[in-house]
Amino acid sequence: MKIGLIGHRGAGKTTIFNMLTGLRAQVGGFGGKEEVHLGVIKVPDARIGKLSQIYKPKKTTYAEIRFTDFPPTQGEDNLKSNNTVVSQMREVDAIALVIGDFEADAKPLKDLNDLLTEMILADLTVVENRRSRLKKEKARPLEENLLERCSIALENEESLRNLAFNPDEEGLLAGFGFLSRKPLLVLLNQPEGKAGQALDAAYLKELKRRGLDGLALAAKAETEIAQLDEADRATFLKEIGIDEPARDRFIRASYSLLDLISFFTAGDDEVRAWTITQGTVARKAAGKIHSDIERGFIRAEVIAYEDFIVLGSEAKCKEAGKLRLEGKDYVVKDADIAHFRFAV
Ligand SMILES: Nc1nc2c(ncn2[C@@H]2O[C@H](COP(=O)(O)OP(=O)(O)O)[C@@H](O)[C@H]2O)c(=O)[nH]1
Ligand SMILES: [Mg+2]
Repeated sequence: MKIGLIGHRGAGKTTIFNMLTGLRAQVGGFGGKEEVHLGVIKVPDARIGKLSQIYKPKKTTYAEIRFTDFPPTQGEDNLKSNNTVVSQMREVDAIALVIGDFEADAKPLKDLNDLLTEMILADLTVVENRRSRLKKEKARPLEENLLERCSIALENEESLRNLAFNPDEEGLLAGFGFLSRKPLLVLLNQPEGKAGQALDAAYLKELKRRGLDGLALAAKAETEIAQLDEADRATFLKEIGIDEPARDRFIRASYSLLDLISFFTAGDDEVRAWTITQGTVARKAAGKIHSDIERGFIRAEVIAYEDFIVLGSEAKCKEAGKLRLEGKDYVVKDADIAHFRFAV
């Protein structure tokens, strides 16, 4: 999964990037040209740890999230649709929109509206370019009607994520990577004094009104703590009133926002977590591992994680009737331990 950090200059994007990844990319220092920062994290999952203890595999593999910390785009920091940074933004699966709320004169609601509008305008440019090209080509009524609908919404300053599309339309839209259609999580970056506090009710209400989810964090304080030795971390977090590090809250919120779940594969060679969307059927899930397994899918042998932990081994699960044989259309559940049988 790829998540992009987007926001105004000085909002705390790079600070948050460092907090999430444990890297030390340069914060502040806005003199020169800022770079795109890339980082990968393993998604902490205690269940993988437990499976590893039992299977003692050669290799343990956690799910991953890839972060891109985008610089504000050139000029007055506006998103320009032909900008190379914006085209990279179009490739992420979800956007974390960073809003600075730690200075006395912060205007978090204005910043939010400005950023949403910029994304809408960037999308509108793409829609209009495509529409004028289509006028010169042979008629494609489905796409033309679809883009007209998008254009009207965007002209009304409405994000495309608020529109409903049928599967054919989804297919047509997929290639555009519209920013205003990407799942979006607002990260409100608060001062240390507000560390551990939930998102302000009034702000949350404004987000909900726009159909968005948000998370409050105190990035600077949390980044400093995240860079301490593990032993000291919990003490400091407690001192400033934080129960759970923002990194963990962020990961949980992202999974929920994107409707993601994990299934596991487990054996002597490897215990591994795989990320899929809720509602993915067994055959598609198998394709995450290898396209051959999807193509030659025969069946899935599935044990629920909870059953496995209670009974302690695959053999015991089989005895107790807890190993299920499932077909290609079985909807995989969170924490299913799956073996796929296939032939190519
Ligand atoms: N006081 C305070 N300063 C912050 C906070 N977050 C970021 N900063 C500072 O604001 C400046 C810009 O942060 P940076 O992460 O580089 O912003 P970016 O432009 O969005 O990447 C840096 O000097 C940070 O130390 C915060 O929560 N509180
Ligand atoms: Mg930065």
